[in-house]
Amino acid sequence: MPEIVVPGESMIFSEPPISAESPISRGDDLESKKTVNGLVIRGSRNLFTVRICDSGEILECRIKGKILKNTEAYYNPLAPGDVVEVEGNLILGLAKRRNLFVRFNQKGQLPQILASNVDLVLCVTSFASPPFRPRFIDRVLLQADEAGIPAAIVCNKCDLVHNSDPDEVLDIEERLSDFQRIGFPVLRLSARTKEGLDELRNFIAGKFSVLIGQSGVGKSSLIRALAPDLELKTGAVNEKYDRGNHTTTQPVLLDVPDADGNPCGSRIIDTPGIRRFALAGIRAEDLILYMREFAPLAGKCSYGLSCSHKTEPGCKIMEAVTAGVIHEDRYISYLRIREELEGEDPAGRESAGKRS
Ligand SMILES: Nc1nc2c(ncn2[C@@H]2O[C@H](COP(=O)(O)OP(=O)(O)OP(=O)(O)O)[C@@H](O)[C@H]2O)c(=O)[nH]1
Ligand SMILES: [Mg+2]
Repeated sequence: MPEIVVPGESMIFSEPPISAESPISRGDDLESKKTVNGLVIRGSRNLFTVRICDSGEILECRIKGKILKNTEAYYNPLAPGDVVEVEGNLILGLAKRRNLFVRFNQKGQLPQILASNVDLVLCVTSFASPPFRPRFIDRVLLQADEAGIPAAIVCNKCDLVHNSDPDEVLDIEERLSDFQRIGFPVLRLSARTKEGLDELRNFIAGKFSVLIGQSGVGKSSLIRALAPDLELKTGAVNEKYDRGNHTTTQPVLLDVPDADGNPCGSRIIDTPGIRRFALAGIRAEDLILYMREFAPLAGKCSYGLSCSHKTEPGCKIMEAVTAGVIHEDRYISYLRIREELEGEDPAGRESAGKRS
């Protein structure tokens, strides 16, 4: 297929905006047999919503022959952000991807693509309801680093801080400042009161981002606060279990206006809440390469690259934990993830999950 310009950091969103209400056409009135490029907005199995790049027309498309080349190693062949070649309402090909953000799908035992070609992974968490989960954040940041995609933390529901236990808030703040210390931007805000929302709008301006987080942290609410016209579905947090109800059911690409009212100021993928983020395409022995404050110590232990950083004497990682250079919680995360990766069939994770 011809060379296609994949969305990049300097991308100008010039097409008409995508909204939840965009009309869908079957593509029958397209000039027959003419191939055009389109952007995947959403979809699963073999039915995808695609926006044609030149005309802005929204089509429901199927993959011609049902299988798309170079996508067999994944649970899903296409994800929002993919650029495809379309003829009528058939998808014929896939443009080379700049990057992929994946997670390991336990059911399918394959990496599942949540977003393609993005500039930024925003790990959304909440001060409360559902509770703050730093180990979830560790996993998302790790997967983003493996994919080579910059990541940041968005801590939503700061309006609930006033009703929370002050010690718990101090603990959360301590963890958030450690994430900042190791190089991840942190935004504290509230989709409800709109506090900190302008900062988020400026942070994502001109970029293509994906929101990743547990159910109920307020991913869709944040997009709705940035783009009220989208009328995205949001759902109450289950009071008994203090977690969300999985309101968003599939990843979807949306346009968000900027501060000047430009309807396509930035592009965001909203994703369904993830209960447990399982890593894909990462080997246990490479784990520290994707943990920022661990990585500079790789190979420096007495046992060199074969050190597991669990019990070996002369381990620089354990020394760094004692010295406070590595936060103890991050080290515990490391141990748990390593155990998980060692306990599973490595073949399934090594070969798949890499950028295509
Ligand atoms: N207090 C408070 N509640 C919020 C805030 N943001 C969202 N909520 C509420 O949290 C609940 C969950 O919000 P959603 O936006 O549906 O959460 P989500 O992350 O999209 O959840 P899934 O689609 O299930 O993954 C809703 O009842 C929202 O009204 C906030 O800043 N403060
Ligand atoms: Mg949602």
